[in-house]
Amino acid sequence: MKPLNIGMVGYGFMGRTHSNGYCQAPHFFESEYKPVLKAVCARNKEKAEQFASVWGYDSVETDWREMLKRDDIDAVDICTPNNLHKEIAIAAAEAGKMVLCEKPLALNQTEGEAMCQAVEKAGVKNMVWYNYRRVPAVTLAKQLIDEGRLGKIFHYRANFLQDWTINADVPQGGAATWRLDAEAAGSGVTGDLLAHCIDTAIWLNGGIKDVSAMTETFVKERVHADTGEKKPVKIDDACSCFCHFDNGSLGLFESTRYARGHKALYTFEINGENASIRWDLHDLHRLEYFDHRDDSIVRGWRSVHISDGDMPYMGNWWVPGLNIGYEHTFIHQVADFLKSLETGEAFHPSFRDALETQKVCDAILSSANERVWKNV
Ligand code: 4PW
Repeated sequence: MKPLNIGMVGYGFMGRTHSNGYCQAPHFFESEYKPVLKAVCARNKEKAEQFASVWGYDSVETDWREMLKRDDIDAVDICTPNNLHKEIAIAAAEAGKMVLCEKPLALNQTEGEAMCQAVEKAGVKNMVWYNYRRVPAVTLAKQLIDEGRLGKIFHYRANFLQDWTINADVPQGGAATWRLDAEAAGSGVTGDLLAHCIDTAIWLNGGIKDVSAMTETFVKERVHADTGEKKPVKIDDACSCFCHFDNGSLGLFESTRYARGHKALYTFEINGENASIRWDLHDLHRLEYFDHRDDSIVRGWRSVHISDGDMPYMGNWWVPGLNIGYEHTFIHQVADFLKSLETGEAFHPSFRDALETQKVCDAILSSANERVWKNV
C-alpha cells in the first residue's frame, strides 16, 4: 500500500471528523493508498500532543510553515478558522502538497480565486470538505436526478437550522466560538450553514444565476472571548434567499442559528414534473420519494431506507437494514479522494467547485446589504 502522509493544521471538531475519516476509510474501502497520520499542527503544543495521542498522529508541529518544509508530508488538511485557509492553502500548494480544505473555501470570492489559481498552477490535488454530498441518501438523490426520474425541475428548497446562539451570553471569538467573529469566519450562517445547502444544490441541480437575499443579526453585541470586551457582532445570524438556477428552476434557502428546537436540521426538497424527493439530516438514512407515474391506487410518498448493498456506499458497510451516520460522510470523502488518486479521475468538490458556492454566498451577502437582486 502507498502511504498518503497527512499533516493536519488545527484540531477542533472538524479535525476529529477528518481524522476519523482517515482512520476508518481503509478498514471499509479498498485502495492502493493508506492515509498515515504524520503530523498535527497547532500553536498550543500541549493540546496538539493530546490530540496526537488520541488519534495516533506520529508528531506535532506548532508552526504550519515548518510542517510544509517536511518531505514526509504529502497532503495538508486545513481545519483552522476560515481566515487562515487562504494563506495556508497557497503556501501548501507552492510547497507541492495536496490541499484538503475545510468549508467554506475562503472568506470571500477574491481569496477563493487566488486559492484556485495556486493549486491549479502547482498542479496539486485539492478538495473541500462539503461532506453532505456523501450522505448515501444525498448521493442517491443525485443518481435519481441524473437518471432523469424527476423530469424537468421546478423547485429546489433547502434549510439549515440551528439554535445555539440565541443566548446573548454566547461570546464571539475564541476556540469554540470563532464562528461568531466576522474576522475569523468571514460571514455567519451564510458561510457556515447555507454554504452546505448551496454546495449540495449546485451539485444536484446545477448553477445558480442570481439571488435576492435578506440577512439579520439578532444579537448586536457580544463579548469577545479574546479581550473580554463587548463588541458589535458583524456576522449574519440568519439568512433567507431566493434564486434562479441556470436550468430555469426556482430556489428558496434559509439558514439560521435562531430556530429554537433545531440543532442541525438540514433539509431539502426538490420538485420535478414527474417526481419529487426530500431529505432530512435528522433522518439521514432515508430518502423520501414521490413518483406521479405510479399507479394512482398506490401512489404516495415512499420512505426509502438506504441500506441495501446497491445503494451508494452501502455495499461497504454492514448488512442490509443497518444504519450509518454523520461521521461516515467524511469516511466516504476520504475513500473517494483515495480512489481519485488511484484512477486519476477528478475529485469533487475541488477548490474550483467550492469557488462556485463562494460566489453565490458573496452574492447573497451583497444582495442582503444592498437590498437588490445580484447576479452570481
Ligand atoms: O459545517 C457545519 C458546522 O460549521 C456543520 O455541518 C454543522 O454546522 C455542524 O457544525 C456546524
